[in-house]
Amino acid sequence: MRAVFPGSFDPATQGHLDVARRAAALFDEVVLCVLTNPKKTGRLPLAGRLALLTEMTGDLANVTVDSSAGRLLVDYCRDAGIGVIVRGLRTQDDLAHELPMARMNRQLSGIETFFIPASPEQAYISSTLVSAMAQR
Ligand code: COD
Repeated sequence: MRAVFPGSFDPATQGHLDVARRAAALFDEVVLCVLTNPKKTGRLPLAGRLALLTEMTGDLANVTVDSSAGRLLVDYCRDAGIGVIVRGLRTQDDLAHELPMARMNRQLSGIETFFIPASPEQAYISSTLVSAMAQR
């Protein structure tokens, strides 16, 4: 089965990579899809996010990188023949944020969401923290 791991990846972190690696061991193919909001500039431009993701996942043969803007994730999934959405869970707050989206996506399309709990040693890592450290 093809899976999508969607995110802002602004920038991609070792936490994202851990989830991608674990998903790649479970699904035939995993597409890391950078979803961009045209109204938000973000920290890294789209091309930079894609380049970093491509470099970080270079050793994962069944992982590819893509982007999508301006449409629902489930529409992207339908067009790409993707049957499952992968998301990482770090905290209770993540779960509270993710559950309504997972339910809505299933309601809209039948596509299930597969949650991967963050590895304890990666759980504190976020794009915001990595970005702040990079600017020191
Ligand atoms: N360890 C494990 N997982 C992690 C870590 C870590 N250290 N850091 C981040 N993650 C996980 C996040 O929990 C998330 O699952 C994923 O990695 C991506 O994280 P981010 O921060 O890069 O991206 P998000 O969470 O801001 O996602 C942005 C999206 C636009 C993808 C998201 O908001 C979304 O899916 N929106 C809904 C789009 C849609 O179609 N909506 C309509 C139906 S409700």
